[in-house]
Amino acid sequence: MPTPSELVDGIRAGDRRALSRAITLVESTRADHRIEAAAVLDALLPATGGAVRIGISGPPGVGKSTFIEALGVHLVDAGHRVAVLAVDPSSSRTGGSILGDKTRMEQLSRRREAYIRPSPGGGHLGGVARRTREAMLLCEAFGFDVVIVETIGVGQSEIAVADMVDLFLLLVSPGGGDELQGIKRGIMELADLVVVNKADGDLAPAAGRTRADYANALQLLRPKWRSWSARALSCSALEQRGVDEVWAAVDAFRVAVDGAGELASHRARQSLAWMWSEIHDELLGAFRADPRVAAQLAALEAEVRAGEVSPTAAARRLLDTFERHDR
Ligand SMILES: Nc1nc2c(ncn2[C@@H]2O[C@H](COP(=O)(O)OP(=O)(O)O)[C@@H](O)[C@H]2O)c(=O)[nH]1
Ligand SMILES: [Mg+2]
Repeated sequence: MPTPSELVDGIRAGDRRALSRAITLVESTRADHRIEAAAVLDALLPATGGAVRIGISGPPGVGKSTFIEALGVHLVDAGHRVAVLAVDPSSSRTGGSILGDKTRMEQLSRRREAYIRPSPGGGHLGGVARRTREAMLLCEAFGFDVVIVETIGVGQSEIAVADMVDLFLLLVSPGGGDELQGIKRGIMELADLVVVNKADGDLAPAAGRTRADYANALQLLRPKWRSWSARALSCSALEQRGVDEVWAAVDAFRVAVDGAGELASHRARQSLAWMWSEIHDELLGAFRADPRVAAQLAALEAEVRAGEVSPTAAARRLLDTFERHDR
């Protein structure tokens, strides 16, 4: 493994192997690797922040991979440099990441101006999200000006992704009211753009109706930004129609929130939240790794389960043990 400063130099020089190795480093959970990763990230921090950060989510089969490929190729053709990352906490269970089906992005992965990185092998969501954030910064430092983070529409991963990007795009299928009800309100509230995919062939009329349904539904939600109202669009990723309109909306979003100063404050809030989640994870990790805590844990858990000790008292005892040990 190269040293942190070799990785930094490599990334600055545009060496893709250095980028991949640095991402492998940030994906590692080894304590010495974490320290090296922090050094790499710190050195590169001034070179980060220059990309449009886009999160894309939607249920399996909706066409995320097809859409990202169509959008990515469109952007590369327009002179952009595009990195695609994935947050997929399920990938260890299913044995493959959502970007593992690379055949789906065959065209994009052949382009030199594009970089596609599958989700790191599973783990808990917090860990996966942290590694993806760090990979995003590395991609920005490398010079990618568009970073797309893909996630599947399950559980909390949308929230994690929305917390690390500028714009959150929800991809849905044509399908009328039932479909709309299937998307949780909380996920809808995260969306800055809802894009109805598969607006082609027999599905085109339904896609138009679904788009209108979403446009109405979005109006009823609490706005996320002062300077931007969420929009609903439709496209066909397969036929590559409407994808340029989606990008135009992303551009309009950027102009609006950046011009209003909202993007900077949004990113500042995200950075602070990230710091606190690091502290949270590190403290919890240290707590669980503490041998004196571990020695008491099983017995206290059993007593709490049996109703013999209150949860508050049990937590207090464990925390006292931890704090005493710490000093
Ligand atoms: N008709 C139509 N099919 C599409 C479109 N986009 C994707 N598909 C198909 O939908 C299926 C799932 O696509 P995929 O991109 O793998 O979805 P993902 O699971 O969300 O990544 C594939 O068979 C695609 O060919 C589209 O715009 N129109
Ligand atoms: Mg896919």
